[in-house]
Amino acid sequence: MKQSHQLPLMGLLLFSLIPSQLCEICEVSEENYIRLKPLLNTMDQSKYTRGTSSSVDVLLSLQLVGIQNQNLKQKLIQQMEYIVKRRLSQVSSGELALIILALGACRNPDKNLIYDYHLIDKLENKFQAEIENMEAHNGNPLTNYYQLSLDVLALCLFNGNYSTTKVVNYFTPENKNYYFGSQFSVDTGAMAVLALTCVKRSLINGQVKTDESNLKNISIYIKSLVEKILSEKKENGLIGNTFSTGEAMQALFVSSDYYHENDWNCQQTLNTVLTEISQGVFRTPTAAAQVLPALMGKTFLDVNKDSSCVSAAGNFSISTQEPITVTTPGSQSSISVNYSVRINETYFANVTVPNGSVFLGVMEKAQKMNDTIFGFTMEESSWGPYITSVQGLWASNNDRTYWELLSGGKPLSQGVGSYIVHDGENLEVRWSKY
Ligand code: CBY
Repeated sequence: MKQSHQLPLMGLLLFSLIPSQLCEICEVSEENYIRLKPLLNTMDQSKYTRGTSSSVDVLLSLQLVGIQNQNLKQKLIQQMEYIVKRRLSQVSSGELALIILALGACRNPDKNLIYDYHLIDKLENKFQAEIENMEAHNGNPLTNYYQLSLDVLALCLFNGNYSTTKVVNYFTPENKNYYFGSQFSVDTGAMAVLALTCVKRSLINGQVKTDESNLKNISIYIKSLVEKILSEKKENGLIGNTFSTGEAMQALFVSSDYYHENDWNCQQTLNTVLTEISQGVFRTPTAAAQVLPALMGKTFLDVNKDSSCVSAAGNFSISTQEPITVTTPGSQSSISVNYSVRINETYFANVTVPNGSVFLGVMEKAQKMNDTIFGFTMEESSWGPYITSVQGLWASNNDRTYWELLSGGKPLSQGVGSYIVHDGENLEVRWSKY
């Protein structure tokens, strides 16, 4: 063939390849950045003391969207340094993956921490331990599939070692770990789509070698997970619930080849999230951090693109204005709620707490009333306190047991530290399997 004929052909070939790398992204326009202020204020005004796990989510979010708040970033990076130097062995696999993503984003000097402290090797080990636990405990990882997805994502983006065949074996969409009970976990599915997309891209680019069938299976998995995510879309555009929507958006941005344009109205989802922001729904730093990247058109797959580090939002400063505290009239008054602990039997108490109290306040009051029946323990997570035991009965990842929170028999979508209770409400902590 003559060269002059080859050129247009090459062009055509290139053109037909490009769409598979393109993303459908809808994002908040610059004149609407002001509507994101509450998120930035929440992240800025939180106290990040040693061991605050939300600091990792916040740092990653700020890096991704390219916000130049050096003061806050410096504070957060110091936290990362402390964790990396002092307590890495206590960190779970997914937390370490997030630390790598946060430190590795942008051409920033703290990237060195990743290599100086061999964080990629350590993540490989923690990922391996997750797999070994699955093999020993009936397919249950040490943590969960949200974290395993973060592990694969970080290893993939930072050229760590992982076996593509293992990824194909463990990430089949039918795997029980995508579900809590019969409910598909949108957060988990979304994180898996991001991880699998990264793996798929490195196979296509030839960075990682494998046989054809793995690549084909990964595409099939992504398609099926995207379908499951879209089937959790609500009438108002949220996907799963308020707190999974940002991550679902990220997954849909990178997988637009796998669904039809009409299957998802991104603008509607965006508008609903913006309305919820104005209602103060994303009041915790982790909630704010997890939703922000998607709103600015970013995904976790952008962390190793240098271009994502400075953006139009760079000059979009965080105001030092005081947080708006909502004082409900009569906030000094008391309310009374029904609280119960259910194992096989149900134990009841009527508890009086100040108006505006959170679920945890009710549990503490009940514990004071009767420590044997209502005694409990908790640990800090990036979302706030997580209940680990009640009446000495401990939640276990190996057995897939946990203490479920319910109101009026319905599971809550917030934890004990953030759910505000109402007068006359029937609250329950229930020994459950997921
Ligand atoms: N992050 C993680 O490892 C957590 C992953 C996650 C999928 C997470 C939601 C999503 C996210 N974006 O972080 C997750 N929850 C998991 C895996 C779990 C299980 C934890 C045990 C395990 N195997 O790791 C489990 C037990 C099924 C679970 N979540 C329980 C609960 C309830 C906690 C009750 C308690 N004992 O304190 C609760 C309150 C549900 C209930 N009604 O009982 C719950 N989770 C909620 C509400 C949430 C959301 C928090 C939203 C909020 N505003 O507080 C959540 C975002 C999250 C955190 N869980 Co879980 C999901 C959602 O509603 N969209 C990685 C790590 C590095 O940070």
